[in-house]
Amino acid sequence: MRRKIMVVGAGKSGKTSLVNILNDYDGPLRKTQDMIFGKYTIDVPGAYLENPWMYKHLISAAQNNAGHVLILVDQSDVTEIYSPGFAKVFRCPVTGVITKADVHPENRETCEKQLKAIGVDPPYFPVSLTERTGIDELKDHLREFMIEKDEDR
Ligand SMILES: Nc1nc2c(ncn2[C@@H]2O[C@H](COP(=O)(O)OP(=O)(O)OP(=O)(O)O)[C@@H](O)[C@H]2O)c(=O)[nH]1
Ligand SMILES: [Mg+2]
Repeated sequence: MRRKIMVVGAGKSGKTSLVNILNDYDGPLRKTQDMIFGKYTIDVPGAYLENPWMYKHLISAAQNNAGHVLILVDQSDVTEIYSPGFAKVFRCPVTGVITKADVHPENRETCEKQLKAIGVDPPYFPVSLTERTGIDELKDHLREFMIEKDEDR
């Protein structure tokens, strides 16, 4: 199977909305309970971050299937959920995404500090799906994982 873009983040941080955009898919948003393999993506439920005993599953899924990991921080809710250095568990490249970049602009700096603390290097990608900003930049950054192949059809 092709390597996919794994998306991790807290519950309600906008993971499913983001994977839907990356997959050009327009589907319903329900709380995501299981890891969902999309065309280009793996949508990881927030529970994998919230329960340390589930980390090993997250890490092995990343090792087996991910070519890139997006670590999300939610600008509308800057509750700390990651442990320091969390990003270093991944062997593939990791990119920081600031979701809901339209909400609470005063939280931007806090989001950037959080990404730094968990071991993600800049540049960070602020994305607003309501204002449709930052999407093209992120898609361009991930373009090597978003190439249509025969196996997708
Ligand atoms: N204002 C704003 N709201 C957003 C944005 N992206 C997602 N949302 C909203 O945030 C809520 C949660 O989005 P989801 O994509 O379901 O988040 P999730 O992380 O997949 O949630 P769980 O699967 O329940 O953990 C929804 O009401 C979305 O419409 C954004 O860029 N701006
Ligand atoms: Mg979801």
